[in-house]
Parts: sequence; C-alpha cells; structure tokens
Amino acid sequence: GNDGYKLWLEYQKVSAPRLVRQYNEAISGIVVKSQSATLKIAESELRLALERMLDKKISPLNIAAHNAILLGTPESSAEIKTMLSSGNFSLGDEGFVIQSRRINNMTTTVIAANKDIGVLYGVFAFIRLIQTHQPINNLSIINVPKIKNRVLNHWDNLNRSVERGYAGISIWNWHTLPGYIDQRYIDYARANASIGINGTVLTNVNANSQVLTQEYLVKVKALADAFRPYGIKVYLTAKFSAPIELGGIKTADPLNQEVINWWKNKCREIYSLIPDFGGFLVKANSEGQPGPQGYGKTHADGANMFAGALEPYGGIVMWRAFVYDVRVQKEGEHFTEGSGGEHTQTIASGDRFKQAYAEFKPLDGQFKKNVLLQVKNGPIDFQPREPFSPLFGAMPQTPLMMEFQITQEYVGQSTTLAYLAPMFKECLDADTYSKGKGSTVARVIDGTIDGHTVSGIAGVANIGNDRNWTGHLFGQANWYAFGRLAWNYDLSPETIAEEWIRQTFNNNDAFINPVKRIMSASREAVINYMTPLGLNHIMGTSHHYGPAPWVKNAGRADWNPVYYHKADSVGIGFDRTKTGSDALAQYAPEVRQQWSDMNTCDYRYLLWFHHVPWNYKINTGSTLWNELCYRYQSGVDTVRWMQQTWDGLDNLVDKERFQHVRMLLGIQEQEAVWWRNACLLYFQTFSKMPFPPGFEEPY
Ligand code: GCW
Repeated sequence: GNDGYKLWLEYQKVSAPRLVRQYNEAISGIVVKSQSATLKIAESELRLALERMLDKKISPLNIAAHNAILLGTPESSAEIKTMLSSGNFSLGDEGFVIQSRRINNMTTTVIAANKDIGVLYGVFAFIRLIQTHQPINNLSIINVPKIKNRVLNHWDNLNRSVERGYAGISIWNWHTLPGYIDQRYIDYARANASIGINGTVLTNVNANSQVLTQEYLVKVKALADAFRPYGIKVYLTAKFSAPIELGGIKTADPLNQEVINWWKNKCREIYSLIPDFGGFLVKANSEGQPGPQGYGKTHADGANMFAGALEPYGGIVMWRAFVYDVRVQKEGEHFTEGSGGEHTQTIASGDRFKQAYAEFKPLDGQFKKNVLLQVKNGPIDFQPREPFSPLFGAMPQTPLMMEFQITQEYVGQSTTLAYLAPMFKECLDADTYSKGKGSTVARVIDGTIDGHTVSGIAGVANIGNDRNWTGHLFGQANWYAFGRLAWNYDLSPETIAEEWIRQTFNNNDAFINPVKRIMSASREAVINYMTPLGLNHIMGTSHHYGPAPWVKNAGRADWNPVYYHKADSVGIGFDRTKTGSDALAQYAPEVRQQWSDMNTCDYRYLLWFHHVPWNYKINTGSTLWNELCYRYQSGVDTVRWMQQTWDGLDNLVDKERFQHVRMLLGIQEQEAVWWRNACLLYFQTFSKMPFPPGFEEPY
C-alpha cells in the first residue's frame, strides 16, 4: 500500500524505455570528494533516488569517469574550483549550479555550489528533473533563492497538542528526546531540504517558557543536531514573561537591566548548546500574550531587547505584527490587551483591519538590524481570500517577513482539498505601489525594494504525526508549494502543482492533467462556498470550522462574524472607504483607488471594502444578492465536479490513496452544501429576496 508517508520523495521507477535509456547513458556513478555530513547526505540521497528510479546499482566513483555526476564545492573539488572561478555565478551561500561539461575530456554532470548545503539543494533539483521525466543532458541551471530565511512555524505545544493542527499530534516527541531521534525527524529534514526550507520554529507562538529551560534545551539541541546537515536552523518562540516565570524576576520590562541580563544569559546558554541557533519568534501583546506594552513600552523596545541578546551570535528576532483590538481607533494609540467581552460597546467604530498598521508603522526605523517584522499576508487572519496587508510597502526601513498559513485553519482544515499556491502567489504578486508600479509584496519581502540584506518568509506548518504527515494527502502539496515559492516566488502555481503530482503520484498525463485541474480550481471553490465576494471571518467561533455567520456573542466583539459581514436590511459588507472606517487610507493611492469605488472594485474584494445594497447591480452584471447565490452554488458545483473527476482516476492511482481522497471529497461536498445553505438562509433573513430562478434551493 501507499500511505503517502514518503511525500514527494517517492522516487518511483522510471519505466518509459526511451527515458530509461537516456538516464542510464547519462549516469555512470557519483563522484564526491568530501566527508562532510552534508555532502555525504547529498551523495546518499542521490544514490537512493537513482537506484530506485533507474533500478540499478549506482557506484561511488573515485575518479572522474565518463558520465559521472560530480558533486561538490570549490573546497572539495579542484575541478569545481576551476569551474566556479571561471564564471560569474553569484551563487551566494545557498545557490547551486547544475552543468553538463566536459572534464578531462569526459562528459560530466556537475552539481556545484559555494557551500555544501547548496550542493544538497542542487542534488534535490537534479533528482526532481528525473522524477518529473525531464532531459538531463546539456544542463545549464543556475538557481539561487530569492529570500534568505525560509522557515516553518510549528504551532506545537510541549504536550504535543498542535494549535490549529489537523494532522494528529506534534511530531516532536519531547518525552523521548534527546535520546531518541525518530526517523520522522530525518525524513522531515530531507523533505524540507528538498524544497529549500532552511529554518524551523519548533514551538507555538502562544509560547510556553518551559522550552527555554535547560531540560528542554538539550532536547532542542538534539533536533538541531539532526537538522543541521540538512541546512535547517532551529528557532524557538520566546514567551515575553519568561524572566518572571523562569528567572524569578518581578518584571519582564524590556528596558529593565535585570530582564535584559536574563535574556542575555539565556542566549549564551542556548548558543553554547546550539551554536547556529536561528533566534526567536515572538508573539507579544496579541490575543492575551504578554508583551512590552504591559510595561508602557513599545513593540520596538521589546524586539530590540531580544535583538540585543541575540546579536553577538548572529541570531534574528522575528517579531509578529499580528495584533488587534477593536478599541484602537486612532493611529499610534496603544492599549494593553484585555480578554473578556468588555469591547462590545465599541463595535461600530473600531476596525481590526487597521490595527497592525496603526501600531507598527510609527515604529519604522526604530528596530535593530537583526529584527524582522513578521506580517500575516492579510490584515485580518488567514481568510480564504484577503487583500494584502497594508503594512507591506509601508515600512521601508524595516525588513518585513511574510507569514502564510499552510495549515488550513479557515480553509476547511484537513477534510478539505484546497491547493493554496494560488493564494500565496496572489499575495506575493500584489502590487503595493510603495516605490511605484511593480513594487510587489514579493519584492518588499525579498528586500530588493528597500535594500534590505536580511529577508524572510514563514509558513505555519500543517505537519503532524499522521501517517501521511498532513491529514489530507493534498495538504502535502501546500507544504511543498510553500517551500517552492519561498525559494522562487516566480514559479507558477500550475508548475508547482504539476511537479508535485509527478513526484507524489506518477508521470501519467491522463492522471496529471485532471489532478492539476482539480488543484487549480480548489481554492476558488472553497472561497465560493465559504466566503464569496470578499466576505470573511464568518466561520464557527474559535474552532473556525464550518459556517456561523449569525454569531454575535463570541466573547470579543472582534471575534464575532456579524462584526465582519455587517449584514442588515440594506445590504452586506464592511465599509472601509472614507464613509466608513477608511482603512483604505492605509494603502498607497493607486491601491486605494482600485478598491475604493463600489462600481469598479474587483468583485473578489467587494465586501472587504463596501457595504453593498442587496439589490445593487454589481460589476459582474448581477444584483449582489443573485451573485451571492450563484457564487455559493458554484462552489458546491465545483466540489461535485472535483469528486467526479477524481472518481474517474481510480485505475491510475493506488487504492489506498484513491479511497482516502475520495472519502474526503465526499465530506467536503457535504461541507460545501452546509456552507451554502447556512449562509444563504441566514443572509436571506436580511435580504428578504428570493433565490434566483433555477437555483438549487437550500433546505
Ligand atoms: O489565526 C489565529 C488563530 C490562533 C493563533 C493566532 C496567531 C497561535 O486562531 O490560534 O494563535 O491567529 O496567529 O497568533
């Protein structure tokens, strides 16, 4: 059986005779002249892959022979030294070159890089060529990542529960660490290295200071040691109040000398165990987490304290900009978080959309050099579709990191097939106009627009201890796509989907094409049956699964779905123009303009920015109410089409994976119907309009 455990590293046997001949001719063996841990891994991964795919023994070669694959760096190979010094490759520390060359008059495939890790990345890229049945002669590939820190964020708790995790419990078994290194850790590292992920934050942003104790740090060290040869650095979340909880200090004030010293000592301790520790990810003054504002200090004061402690060791601080509180109405105004329902009074005037910008923009220029501000893609919270966060482009003096969510908290979790590359891409491609046309979010975060040398992108991981890692098999594609886009945001979602299908399943066009169509349609389908036309945050309170647009007492006003859709007898949607919260003012004029007029605003963002009358004829040609009905129905229809399409593939994929996806699509169809019925019947109590003719009536 095939349970999906091997992810996209299946390395299936190539059977097409033409390809078998071609690959066999081009590959006689592997030459590698180094015993470094990373190069050894590169060699053994390549051998494993080739032996499986070509079904033959691959011998290590000592001297360059005909059709050898030569792996290495200038340090490990004289030939590579000559090659790299003769051209202008600009590979940096992680880039690689794959080149077919003649060396000593023999045809050779060279996989070279400045550093060992680049060679490993090159090896995985070479393996991918064969996995996807590409030619491997006359290669001339130069590939360098566009973003420096490409990290997963695990929201994993020390008790192995995973916040917003839908794939079992945490893969980190704190109980058996440090003595036991599960094969899963190694396979995790291999999978990440294969797509260029070079960092992992092991613990939940809702942090537990316990992980900073000696007892846990030796466990963290064991993981760091296991991941190091794969180029993966380990990071931890730092709970702001740790000096109080662990240090017995009375305060966590970031300007207090005792507190500063406590963190300095903590960093010294960490780095003595883990010399290449990546740094801290911090959630502060957000959803009840402690932070500098509790001491009348700013986010910059807080971030800089950590930055100072990490600086001597080259560590970084990833400081999250995910803050909100409906009480904030004026820019720059700060509050310490409460937790209860006391904000209910201010529903009408506040706009959560505006808070992150309001709090952080004034701090631009105040952060130390090793601080990155980690901003969620959208202004609210990982909705099926959000406009890009107005912070992108608004803080030129601060390196902004992207935070995507791979795990599908608001996108149907692990019963839903939703391929998220189009969502990531949509945000990365969005134009902020911060330095004129072409100032895309991608170019803000890669540092090119504002000249930053440090850059980062994070994905909240969907990985758990389920047999197939991600709960839904197609969740693997989102992990894969995140890594591929983090490395190169110019790749298209279709290209990535096709790569993933070929590597995960097979190279049969009769399978690839329909699956690609399913994946490409999936996210838009989910938007349609959950939150069409720019609706958002109408999921069930706290679990965020399934529809609950009617909820108005979720504990905090800004958790209430009614706060987000604002349906009333007139219409639906959140007016964020000048007549409303004017959140649009946080964008560059060009962006503001594209969304500020109800008549020209892209229908996909319409209700994000406008309160639109039910019978208003929107620019799709229908009334708002009818369009809403059509969208919900078309979401359901697409899921049914996905089911039928998948059903037609039963003889092209193993039974186990076929059934797995088939059953989940069955659940997804029921969910789509549930969403459509719940939302339309509820919204109809405001619109009081009939369903359009021919419409499948919700019941
Ligand atoms: O998406 C929301 C989640 C919380 C999460 C928070 C955050 C880790 O509902 O579970 O907490 O965002 O990103 O901090």
